[in-house]
Amino acid sequence: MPAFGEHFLRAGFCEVAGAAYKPGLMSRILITSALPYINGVKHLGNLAGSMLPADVYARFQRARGAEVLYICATDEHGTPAELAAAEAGQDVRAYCDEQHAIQKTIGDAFGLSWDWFGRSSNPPNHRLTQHFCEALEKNGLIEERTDRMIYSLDDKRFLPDRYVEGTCPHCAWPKARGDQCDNCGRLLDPMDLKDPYSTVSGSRNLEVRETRHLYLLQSKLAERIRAWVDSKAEFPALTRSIAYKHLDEGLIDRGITRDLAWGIPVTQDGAPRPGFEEKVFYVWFDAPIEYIGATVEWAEATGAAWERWWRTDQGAADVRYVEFMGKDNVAFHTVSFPATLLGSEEPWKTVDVLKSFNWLNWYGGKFSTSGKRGVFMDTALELLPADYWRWYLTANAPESADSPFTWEQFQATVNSDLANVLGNFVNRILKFAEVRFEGVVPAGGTPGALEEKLFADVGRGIEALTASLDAMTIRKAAQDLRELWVVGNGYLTEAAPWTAIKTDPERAAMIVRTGLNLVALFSRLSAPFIPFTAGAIAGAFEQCPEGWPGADGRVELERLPAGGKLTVPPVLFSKVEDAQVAEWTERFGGAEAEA
Ligand code: B3M
Ligand code: ZN
Repeated sequence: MPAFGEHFLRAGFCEVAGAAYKPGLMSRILITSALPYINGVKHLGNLAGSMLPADVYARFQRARGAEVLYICATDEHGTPAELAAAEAGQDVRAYCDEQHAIQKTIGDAFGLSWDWFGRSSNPPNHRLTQHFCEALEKNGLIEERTDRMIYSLDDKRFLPDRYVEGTCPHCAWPKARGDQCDNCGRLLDPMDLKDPYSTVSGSRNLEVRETRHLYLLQSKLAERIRAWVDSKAEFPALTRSIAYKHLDEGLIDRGITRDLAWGIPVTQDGAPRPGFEEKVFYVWFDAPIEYIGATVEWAEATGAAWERWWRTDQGAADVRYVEFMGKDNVAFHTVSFPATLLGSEEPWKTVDVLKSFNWLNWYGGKFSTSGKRGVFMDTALELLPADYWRWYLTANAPESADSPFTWEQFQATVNSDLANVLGNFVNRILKFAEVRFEGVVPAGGTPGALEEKLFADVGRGIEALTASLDAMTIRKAAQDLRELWVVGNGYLTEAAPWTAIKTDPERAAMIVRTGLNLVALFSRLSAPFIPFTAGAIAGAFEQCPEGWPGADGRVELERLPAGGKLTVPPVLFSKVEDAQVAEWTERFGGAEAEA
């Protein structure tokens, strides 16, 4: 497995001497990706719809010179954590410690360049969550109510959220969870389920009992939240449609506490809230608050100030805040979390762009953590290095519709884009320069008509790619990048330095220099998508320009100083063989799952 530069994991691009770098309109960018649940390693669908595109965007904006803070964390509370710990036969805290470390290691191995990967169970989130509840209560937005909840006589406990499953009252899906139906996406209350059963024991010996809970009065905030969504001109269509669907259905008051042991204790005036000693906050109340909590963790660890990212009275008004997530999380981020922030009547920064994704499907169904369907992040890295996956998953990002994962499509994408187009190009020109120009960037020669056309094409290409990344249209951005690789290949084939060298060595030198400049440029442009490979390519040059290029093709293709030494890196990408496809299909049950 190629061992690419460790240092590139975090892809710190330094400024290019003399390069005119153009910052984006907003130069401080807060990025969050939906917080992966703690209940096991995430599958490629999770990666494709939140963490990976967030990382691509973060790397792009950093390269451009923006001050980026990319925050993620494990979402550790609630019934999924308790159920997974029970299944693993572990104490829930020990389970979370272990799983957090695992997810952090795998994220790093995938090149996810989090500035901080926090934990929703850490103290800052406890403090903030309790604070928000108290602030909301002062503003008359919290009410204590007597609830009727499902109680399992066999399990001797209440069954909140995922502890109960049954038939969805809206779409009749038989395995709807107490909190949400995975089939129609609707948020549910366990009491809505038809034919409920306990997920602890399978028991249907259930009854309804009374219990006290805190309710967040979202109904009182409905107009505020609608106006807030209306004001978010940059929300993409998918996000808007989900937000309005929920607003149009009418906001209901939501219980924000649960009869569970693991979670954030409920307080009143800083002390345990009477009658709530055995209860904790609902995981979906505290999870989004952890975006702030994780920023506080980061600030505490680094000595930085978190307030300038989150408090509009302390500098955060200048921050551009972008969230990435799958479509099932959008309602929580366009209704519930804004209800918390706006209802506090405190100057919190709210999201500017909420980039949401459809599903990456696994052979006619869904990837599923609980069902162990599909390829998971740890296994993926046992098969191939991170960049193969990163490229495939961005080039096929489930953006405008659900996208299928198939091994055949994976193979075709890797082989054509990475091995044939990019890998070959880089290897071909570097090898030639090594053999015919003593491994240095050759001087001499003047660009001609072919190069003028190349400069123009490359300039347009950079402009298109930059615009796509700025707009977070990830799939289009990958296409734009591929287009540039194709342009480079086309140029080299047409310019044919291997022929020119026989008759016109000056011209051959200029072509090779231009080709090497293309290689260096591809390293910079590809870094957000395939950072490990970009690092390996950059390492081929004694001095590789860094940072995000401007849109002047001529300038960008004349950056490499003549005389600089080169080394040919090991083959960048190997092709995915038919035998591997057959083996993986067999091993992961792709074709079988389809049937
Ligand atoms: N953990 C759900 C999920 O993993 C949830 C996201 C929380 S974002 C604050 O899909
Ligand atoms: Zn349903």
